[in-house]
Amino acid sequence: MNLEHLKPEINAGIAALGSLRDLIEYRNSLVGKKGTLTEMLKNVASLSPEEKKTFGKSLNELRTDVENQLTIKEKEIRENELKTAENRFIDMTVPAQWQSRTQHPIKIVQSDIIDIVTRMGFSLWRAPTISTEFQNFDALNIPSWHPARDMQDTFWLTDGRVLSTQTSCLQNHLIKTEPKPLRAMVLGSVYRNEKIDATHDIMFEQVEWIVVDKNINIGHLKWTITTILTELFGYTPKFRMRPGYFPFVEPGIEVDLWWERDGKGRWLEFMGSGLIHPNVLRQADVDPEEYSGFAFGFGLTRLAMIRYGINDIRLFHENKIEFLEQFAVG
Ligand code: FA5
Repeated sequence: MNLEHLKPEINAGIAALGSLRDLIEYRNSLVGKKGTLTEMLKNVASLSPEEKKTFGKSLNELRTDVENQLTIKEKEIRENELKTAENRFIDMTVPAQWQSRTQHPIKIVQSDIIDIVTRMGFSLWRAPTISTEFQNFDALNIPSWHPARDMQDTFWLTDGRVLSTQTSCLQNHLIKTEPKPLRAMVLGSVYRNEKIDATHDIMFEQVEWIVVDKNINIGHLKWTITTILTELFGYTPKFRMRPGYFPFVEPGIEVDLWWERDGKGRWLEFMGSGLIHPNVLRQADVDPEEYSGFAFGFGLTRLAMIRYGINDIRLFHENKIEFLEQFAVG
């Protein structure tokens, strides 16, 4: 195996990098978990002892060289970004605006949702940043042995609590302590140990609706979803409901939105929903023979992406003025 042909290709790739995001992606593609050089290193074990010596050595040298080049490039990019920021002229004599003309896109969709649900008579709640294992999992019909725990890669604290992985973590508390009929909405930042890409982040905003009353059925769920989507978009978007699995609802329903971009349309997974599982009601000391309920939840981040045609979730946290300035309010 020869590495000579790879070197110029990699060097040109590094030289062409212009942003930190590109650099992180390029680094991952070479020396990340599934990167080209990492994969090649894994294969060294199967070579003959002689090949191992020569090829293994040059591969390690190439890897070190790539890491060094990337470190230098990263420093260069960071310095350039700093210079651009410093050169942006700020006239300190202009009086500060009391109210900004722009708002973060997540904040805008969040205010819209709060406005809609308060008009519908729902109470507003904030999910805790840290949940007990019971609130986040067991109370939601996900005991420790349940495979569904793996669906939400979790950040565990050393004392056994978790960074809340979903706004559903407040269900047990609300169903147990709030008077019935219950109509509540929960907002919160949730955390998952995900590999970050254009549509997945390790921290994102979620929102959840919970209703518990007598004789609640799928019709109530569908009506509420339709009403909220219509209010949010200003028209009733095309959506479909299909079976989905969440241990805390039965039946579980996944809602997809029809999303059109650049003349092409596709179904986009948008929210989880369903009728509250009898076990969840029992865990909260509510008799499932007397009461039933529904819940549904989705990512505010995903809503903002659809509404504003944002194609990369990472833009929300990069704090780039050029991005933020586009979201005028008022
Ligand atoms: C849940 O979190 C359930 N708690 C939703 C639910 C509530 C089901 C009530 C039934 C009843 P899920 O893991 O699919 O389900 O996440 C819900 C939504 O959060 C997704 O549809 C998506 O919009 C968003 N989401 C999930 N993971 C990420 C991520 N890593 N980055 C950004 N958004 C995400």
